[in-house]
Amino acid sequence: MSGADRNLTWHEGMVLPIERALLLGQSGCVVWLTGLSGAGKSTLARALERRLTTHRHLVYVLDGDNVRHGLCADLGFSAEARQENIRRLGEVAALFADAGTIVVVAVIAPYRADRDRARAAAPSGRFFEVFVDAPIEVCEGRDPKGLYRRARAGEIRNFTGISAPYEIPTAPDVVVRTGACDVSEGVDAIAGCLEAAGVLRAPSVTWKQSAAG
Ligand code: ADX
Repeated sequence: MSGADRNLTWHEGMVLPIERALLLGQSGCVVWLTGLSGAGKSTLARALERRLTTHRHLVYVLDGDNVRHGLCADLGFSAEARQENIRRLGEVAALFADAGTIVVVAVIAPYRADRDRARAAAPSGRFFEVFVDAPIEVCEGRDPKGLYRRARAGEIRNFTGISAPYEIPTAPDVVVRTGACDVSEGVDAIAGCLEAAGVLRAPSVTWKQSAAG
């Protein structure tokens, strides 16, 4: 249903995205880390946040495990619940990006269609999909939370990679093979992608405040 159908009006702000970008010296964007549980998404997200913050960027991590304590505390792991989880995260990430922040989302997001919707919600050209690629055997071998063992024992249903699907990204912006490189190399690859896309610097435009402003 459209906004108009529900008697809603979109209110335009008086601040342009480019003003925020000039203020912050960066363009808000979404860095979306997807991959199996135990692939290293949270570790990579934290290290990227650390690196970019040290370089004086405004960065914020939205981590699936954390967000499920609050914003998504009502959601489980059925396909429908995951779809809603990713819809909420995609919308929240888009708001962060609109506010000028580099938002790093670390969630399994196993369904391609859900990830595509998150890309569509983000500012155009400023959604970067990072496939945190580790084979299931590697993730299961790490099993940092003991969840694979419990899933194999039948104690956890719908466990991604065991009893629920993971759809591999077909055209990710970056692939980080966490079994084959260390964390800082993964961060290098993602930061390199952001650098090349131009989001880590202020846009090079001259902007004049109107006489009324
Ligand atoms: S998603 O599929 O909806 O994107 P999300 O990233 O938010 O998942 O949460 C995944 C985390 O929830 C995992 O890292 C793991 O700690 C925990 N978890 C609990 N049950 C499951 C399950 N059935 N499948 C996958 N992860 C689960």
